[in-house]
Amino acid sequence: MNTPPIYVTKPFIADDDAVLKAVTTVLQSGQFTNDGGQIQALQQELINYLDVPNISLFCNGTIALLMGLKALGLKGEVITTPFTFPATIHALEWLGLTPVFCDIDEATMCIAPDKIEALITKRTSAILGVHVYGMACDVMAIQAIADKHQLKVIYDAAHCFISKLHGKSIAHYGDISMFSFHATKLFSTIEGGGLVCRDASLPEKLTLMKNFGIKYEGEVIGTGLNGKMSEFHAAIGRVNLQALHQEIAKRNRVLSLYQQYLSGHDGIIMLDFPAHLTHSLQYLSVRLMGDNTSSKQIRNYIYQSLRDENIFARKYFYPLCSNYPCYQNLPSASKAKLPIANMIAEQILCLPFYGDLPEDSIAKICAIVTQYDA
Ligand code: T4K
Repeated sequence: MNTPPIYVTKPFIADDDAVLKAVTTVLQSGQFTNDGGQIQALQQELINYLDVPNISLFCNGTIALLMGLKALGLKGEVITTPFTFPATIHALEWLGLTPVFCDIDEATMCIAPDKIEALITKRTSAILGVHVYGMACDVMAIQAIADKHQLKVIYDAAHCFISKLHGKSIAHYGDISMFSFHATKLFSTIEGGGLVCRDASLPEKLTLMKNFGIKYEGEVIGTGLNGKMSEFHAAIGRVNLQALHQEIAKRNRVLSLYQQYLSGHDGIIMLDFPAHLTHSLQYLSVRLMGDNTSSKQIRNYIYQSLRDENIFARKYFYPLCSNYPCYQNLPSASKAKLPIANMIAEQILCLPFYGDLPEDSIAKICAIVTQYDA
C-alpha cells in the first residue's frame, strides 16, 4: 500500500522552533519538575484562557480524575455511563468505588438523567458523567438530582477543552471537571491533565495529594501519590496554547467540509450541537444507522473499507465498559439494562479529524462512508 496512513487524529503541536525554545528554556533552568515556574505559568494561562476559578495540573487525565475522586472522599457506589474510555471506570475501581452503569441518552450519548434516580441507593455517593465527544451531559437535571440526594457530581470533560455551555467553560458545572491534555487532544501537553474544582479549598488538597502528601521538607500530612506534570510538559503546553487558535480555525474548516460531504444522508448522523453548546472540535463521530439488524455490520464494513485504503477510523467507545470482562458481572452491566448504550456502541465511528486533513482525503473518506447510504 503506497498511500500514507491517515489516522483518527494527528497531534497538534506548535511550530518546531517554539517547541525547541520552550524545551531549551527548561533545560537551562535546571528545574525539571516539582511545581516549577512552567507549571505555575501554564496554570495561570489556563485559568485565563478558560475563565475558570482554578485548575490543578497532573501527569495525565486519568490520574487527575483518580485524585479528584479521592479528594472528594467518595465511598460506595458511583452512578456513571458505560459509553466512555476505560480510564473513567477504572479510576472508580482503583479507588474501591463500585461503578453503577446507567444507560445513555440517545441524542447526546451522555448519561441519561431520567434513568439516574432509579439507580440511587443508600450507598450512592456521586454521579460521574462524561461529556462524550464534547456533547454536554444535561448538567442542570443532574445537579437537581444530586442536590435532592446530596450527591457529588464529577464530569469527565476529557474531550471538551474549548467547550462552552451557556456561554462559559463546561468545567464550571459539577463539583469537579477533568480535562485530558494527551497528545491526541485538541490542547495538549503531550501527556497531561487538569482538574477544575468548585470547592476553592480542593486545589490545595490536590497539590498535596499529587506530591506524596508532602507539605514541607520532612512533613507528610496525608496519603499522596505522584501525579505531577513535569516542567517540559508544561512548557510545551504553553506554546501549544498560544498557537491553539490556528488549529481551531483549521478544524472548523475540516468540520464544515465533513458537514457538506455527509449532508443529505439519512443513515449517517453527525453530532448535533445545540445552540447553547460550542463544538469541542475533538472528534468527528458519526452514527451509522441502517435497519436494526444491520447497523453493526454496516459500521464494521465501513471501518474495514477505510482500513483497506490505509485510513484508520476508530470505534470509540466499543466495546462498552460494561461489557469488559472486569465489569460485565456487575448487576448494572446487564445488556438488558443498557439498551441505548449497547445499540449506539455498535453504530458509532470516529472519522479522521485534525486541522491538516486535506479536502481530498475528506472527500475520499466520505465517499467510502456514504457508499452504504445512497
Ligand atoms: N476519559 C475519556 C473520556 C477519555 O477519552 C480519555 C482518553 C481519558 C479519560 C483519559 O485521559 P488521559 O489519561 O489519556 O489523559 C487515545 C488517547 O490515548 C486517550 O487519551 C484518549 N482518551 C482516547 C480516546 O484516545 P487510544 O488507545 O485510542 O490511543 P492510540 O495510541 O491508539 O492513538 C489514536 C491514534 O492517534 C493513533 O492511531 C495515531 C494517532 N496518534 C496517537 C499518538 C499517541 C498519533 O498520530 N501520534 C501520537 O503520538 O487512546
